Amino acid sequence: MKLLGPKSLPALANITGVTIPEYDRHNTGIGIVHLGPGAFHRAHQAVYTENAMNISGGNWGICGVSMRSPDARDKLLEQDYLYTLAILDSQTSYQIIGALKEILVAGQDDQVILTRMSAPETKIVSLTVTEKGYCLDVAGALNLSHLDIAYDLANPQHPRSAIGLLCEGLRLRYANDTQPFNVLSCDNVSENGDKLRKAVLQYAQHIDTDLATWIDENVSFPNSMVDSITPKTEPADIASVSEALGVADRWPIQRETFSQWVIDENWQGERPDWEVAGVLFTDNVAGFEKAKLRLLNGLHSTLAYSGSLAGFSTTYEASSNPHFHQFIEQLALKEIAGSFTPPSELNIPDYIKGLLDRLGNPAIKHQLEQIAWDGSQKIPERILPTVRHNLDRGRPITGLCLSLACWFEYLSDSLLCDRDIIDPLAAKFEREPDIRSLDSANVVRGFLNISDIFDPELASNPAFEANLIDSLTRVRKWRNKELPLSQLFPYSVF
Ligand code: CS2
Repeated sequence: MKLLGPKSLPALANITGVTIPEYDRHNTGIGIVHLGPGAFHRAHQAVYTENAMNISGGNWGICGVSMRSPDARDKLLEQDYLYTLAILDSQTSYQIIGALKEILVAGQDDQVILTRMSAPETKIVSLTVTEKGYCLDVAGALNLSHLDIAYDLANPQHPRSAIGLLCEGLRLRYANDTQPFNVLSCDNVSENGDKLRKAVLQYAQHIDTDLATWIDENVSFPNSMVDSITPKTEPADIASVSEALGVADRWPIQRETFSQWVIDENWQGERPDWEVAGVLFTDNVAGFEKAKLRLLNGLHSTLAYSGSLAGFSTTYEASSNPHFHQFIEQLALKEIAGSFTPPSELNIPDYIKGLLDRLGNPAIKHQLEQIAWDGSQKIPERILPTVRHNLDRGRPITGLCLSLACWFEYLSDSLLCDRDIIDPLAAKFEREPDIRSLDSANVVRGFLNISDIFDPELASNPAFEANLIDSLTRVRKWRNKELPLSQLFPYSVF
């Protein structure tokens, strides 16, 4: 089978349900450097940019910078970086995306990366480097003892971290008197732009205080909220995309139909015509972001741990079980909704109903294991802010604590069974003997003592601790078959 490439596009355009780039891709220049061109970027921001160029044109080709692995470059290079987006619904549709024009690899192509970042044509540097790529401490400040940050501060012209790379790219523009680029965080981190700005400024202070002042005065870091469920591509998906298209695609991407991107309207400088592609620019990104992080991602992480303990593999399987379905719905309605002020555009009961429908899409095989990774980075964004809010206002936390107890049990069980834990704090979990304890109170204390996750105020809250112990005890009884599933979850009507 021939490989997907520019020459295969005309034939693909004739297949029903397949669309191809409508702009002159060959003559489209690069205007965006994106750090972390993983599946989510290729299914989300790259698609909005593609659709904006299909309608309004512009030199908004994307140069992806893989921060760690050369895989994406190696797989897509021979396809001229074209790839397929499969949109999974009752009928799958396919879009060939051309916005990604090259992929460079940090550590291999550093000079070219910095040339791209410092080029006047580059107007935006965007990022999806996941929560851990921000190298923040529990208070949201840059963690100066983080290995990558310490390395970059010692070798600022050969940075490894996204923060170091951003700062070096900006330094070159400062030195060359070139307008700065906008820095657009697209990660699932609350107030992502504000946190990134703080981290870059803090880092730049250690490099050159004048540079830090220039960044402070000239560079904008808009906040944004991103959403679209993007299960990772499995070998079977590669085969089915290639079969549908009649050409081989080495790394297609898949996602659900639903997609949302909300960006701070206070944007200075040029950008793709993203509005025509459906991006919402607003002064209330925070409201959308809280709804998304606390509801969708909060429920996702809850399902990841509780569902895995019950033996389910995907979000669809777990959320189709009546007990789990009812639990996440009640958790959303009774504990999470009401912990933030929603933007006027969102009707929260409808939003929750929409979420449950999205989770119930049988075409989406989203592995719980994928969501379970990096819990130490995700839980503080998704669950703990709701816990803090509810504790402060005497609102319920029982469902949230059950969710956390499932995470504790999942990790404790992984340690006891010698299963790998994919998490930057894995070594810390392994070193904490209490986590393997048979006594729920010890396990809870063991976790609460991890100050990278729990701040001292939360860790010493007696109501929180008691609720966690009670929840973990129930989870363990359920796993030992001493408690039926129908009695595990709070708010059960069964
Ligand atoms: C998921 C997210 O893997 C995870 O942790 O919760 O990637 C989720 O699918 C996206 O945030 C949806 O927009």
